[in-house]
Amino acid sequence: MHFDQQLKIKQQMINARLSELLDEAKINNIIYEPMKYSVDAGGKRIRPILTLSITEALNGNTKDALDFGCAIEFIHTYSLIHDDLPAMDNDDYRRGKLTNHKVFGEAIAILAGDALLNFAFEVLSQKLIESNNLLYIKAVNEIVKASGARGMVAGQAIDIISENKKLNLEELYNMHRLKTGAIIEAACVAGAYISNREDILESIREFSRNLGVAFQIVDDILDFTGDEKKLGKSVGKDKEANKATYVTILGIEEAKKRAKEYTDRAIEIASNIDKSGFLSKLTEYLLVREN
Ligand code: GRG
Repeated sequence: MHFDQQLKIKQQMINARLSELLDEAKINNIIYEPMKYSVDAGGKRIRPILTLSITEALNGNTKDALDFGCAIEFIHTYSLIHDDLPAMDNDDYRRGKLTNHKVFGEAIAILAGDALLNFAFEVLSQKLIESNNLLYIKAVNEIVKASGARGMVAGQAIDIISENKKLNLEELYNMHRLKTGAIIEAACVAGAYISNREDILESIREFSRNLGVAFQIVDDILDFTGDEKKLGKSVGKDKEANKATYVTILGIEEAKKRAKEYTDRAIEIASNIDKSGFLSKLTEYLLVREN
């Protein structure tokens, strides 16, 4: 099967399970609607695809991987809702649709984000109850750390206080490693834990770190050169906010070169993890993506 088709099938599977999990919980409509609005707004579903495809490659339980991946996508969606708020990036569009606070108001958007974060841990703790497996507990621990004060929240705080400051390449790398890298790493590592493959944890981490940096460099390039229609959000925001990015520090050509280098390294590792080739093609797709 062609990669595009494989990707679409995975995205459809994830979308169906995200809806199922939200619907089964029978959440009060007042908060269900804004939660569902942002979850349904689309997105590439990269993080759950990583958990799922790594688990598939390692012959783990893909049904459990799907739920772990969906929980990570709920966390990711919460972070986007909060990131778009006037107090943070103040964005009107996300994934081609009005941002959550533009539709439901700021207070409800904050609560929808909070609710999605908590719902993710409801889904994850349910998996722990069902499995009674120490490795699943380790996977949840990794996800908690990656989304909180030792991961994404810390990265976001550094990003906010760094506006108008001249970060050097190392500082930028360290900020993104927390802000976007940690959760990508957790999505990959969860796949290894679910598959009972602690023995290859280090190579999974190395793969995800290289992929995470390439992903962020491409994100910065797209903010510089991307098409608003294809991206589904406004471009040039980094420049407007006077933010240091891989493009402002390295220049566009060098940024492209580095994205390719990190991608090549990630593919080298991916080809040893996943013999089907899907993980390598996914890594390549993230380099050439237009959104
Ligand atoms: C509010 C705690 C808190 C954190 C926000 C992730 C994040 C931190 C902000 C998002 C802003 C941003 C543009 C980050 C750069 C990389 C990134 C996470 C892009 C969006 O992820 P994609 O490309 O989005 O996977 P889709 O829409 O495909 O899910």
